[in-house]
Amino acid sequence: MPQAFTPMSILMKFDTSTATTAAMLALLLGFAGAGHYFSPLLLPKADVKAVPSPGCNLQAQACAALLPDGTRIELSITPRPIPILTPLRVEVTLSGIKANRVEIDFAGEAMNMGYNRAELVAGEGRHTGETSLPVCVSGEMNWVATVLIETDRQRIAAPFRFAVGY
Ligand SMILES: [Cu+2]
Repeated sequence: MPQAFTPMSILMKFDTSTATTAAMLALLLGFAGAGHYFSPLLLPKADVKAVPSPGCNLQAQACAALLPDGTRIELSITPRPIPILTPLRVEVTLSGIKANRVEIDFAGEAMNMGYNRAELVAGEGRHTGETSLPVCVSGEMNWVATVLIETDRQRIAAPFRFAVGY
């Protein structure tokens, strides 16, 4: 009987083609993996939280939040103290980062105050916009003003807390 038709050689032939298939599959996956790795657009954006400097009072001054890489996000809301039902001027100054989109979001810290978000307009090294705070039935409450920044690679949130009483 010729060697090629022994059960063992058939088994080995099967093994070889399986190995070839596996190798090609690995190669394809490798290409896909490399393409994914080298293309930043395919990577999901990282969500990063910036920490505001403790003790800074938005009611009295502009406050800044920092990222570990040194990115600085400064928020200024005027007039001060911050009134309700009055147009507020919001200014965000960024350093160390290029933003595609900047928004300001006002939320009650412990109370649902509805959706209060505005997109800020870029210009002169800062992003600015106008918005106003709604009336709170409790008279005095804590707000969180969150600066939302979108870059090519990241979504950054910088939450600033302040109290409003009247
Ligand atoms: Cu409230």
